[in-house]
Amino acid sequence: MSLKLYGFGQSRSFRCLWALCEAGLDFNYDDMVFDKNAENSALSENYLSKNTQGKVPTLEHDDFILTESLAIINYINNISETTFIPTQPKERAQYDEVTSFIITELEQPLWTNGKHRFALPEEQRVTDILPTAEFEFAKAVNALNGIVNLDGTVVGDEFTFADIMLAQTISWAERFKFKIPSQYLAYRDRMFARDAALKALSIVA
Ligand SMILES: N[C@@H](CCC(=O)N[C@@H](CS)C(=O)NCC(=O)O)C(=O)O
Repeated sequence: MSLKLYGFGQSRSFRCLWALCEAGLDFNYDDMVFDKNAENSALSENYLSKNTQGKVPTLEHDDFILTESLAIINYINNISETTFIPTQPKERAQYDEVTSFIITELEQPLWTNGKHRFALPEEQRVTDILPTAEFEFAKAVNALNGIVNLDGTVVGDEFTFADIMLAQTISWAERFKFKIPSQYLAYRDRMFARDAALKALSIVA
């Protein structure tokens, strides 16, 4: 079996890299760049045939191609010998709740910030939106306080891939200089101290 992840540093692809390390699967990793003329360009015809938006992450498992970080980590769980997603209905529903909240509420203000600072074509950027993104992130952080336990793991009593989703998103917020309550940073530090996280960090260093 051949497994390859295309990513970029600690962007959302890092969730998948970390999940692959947790699962202990053999894989290759390609760090992509967003410059059209570079060798590993996410805008090359070859890469665009795998990921039509020229974004990361993309996972290639033999001839099966998958995009979207959450779908990829869930797939990694399904091909792994260890289980990183709860199987009991209520805990599984909480996993879906937390991960859905992260991709639809918590990370969107971060991506709004990134899009309007550097990712969109310059003529599409509206920098006036940046304070609104900060407001929305703070609101999402407060709402999340009500559904997760930051002293342990966010769903149930064991580490799950929801912890990867949350810890990476908090780290992303820190890199983008958003205000983050200290308990979230302490939680992120604890998750990033896991062996698999350290291994993933060494790959993108
Ligand atoms: N919803 C997608 C988002 C993918 C995405 O936007 N990735 C960013 C990096 S975090 C990217 O490739 N940006 C390049 C661009 O927008 O051109 C996921 O979670 O995988």
